[in-house]
Amino acid sequence: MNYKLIEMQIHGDQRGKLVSLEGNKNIPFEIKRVYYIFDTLPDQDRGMHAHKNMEQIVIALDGACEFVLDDGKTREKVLLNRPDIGLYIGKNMWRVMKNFSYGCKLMVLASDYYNEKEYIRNYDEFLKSING
Ligand code: T46
Repeated sequence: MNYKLIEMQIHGDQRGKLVSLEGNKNIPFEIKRVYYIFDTLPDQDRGMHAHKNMEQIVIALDGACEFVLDDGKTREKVLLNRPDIGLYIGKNMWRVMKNFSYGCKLMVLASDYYNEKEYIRNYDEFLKSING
């Protein structure tokens, strides 16, 4: 499975907490794009696609959601609910995001610019692409 959880260092004191994200340091690629997702709803799933080459790190800045990750052979569920944990998702991983808490805010760092042609949004096509 081409994913992992990365624990970020927290710089905390009596004023609060701070986490720093640096490309090719604690983020394992050069960051070319940042986007964020908010105003989600518990009964509205997102994702349902894979990326041919894109790598991403997803951080739940506030609230929680589940990622169901699938490499075509195995399916695993990951709960994201800490702002100091990054979910790294490599290429060729089908993802479904579900069970969003109200007010969940996700920040995503991506290794490349947005390109719709780089998405696989059909599960059968995904299986075909990974099986050669
Ligand atoms: C992913 C998960 C975690 C843009 O115009 N630019 C962008 O950078 C992005 C990410 C999306 N869009 C447009 C494309 C769609 O018209 O925004 C709309 C919603 O995108 P999408 O349906 O792909 O959103 P999610 O939440 O299903 O998936 C997103 C990312 O697209 C995807 O790469 O891994 O978040």
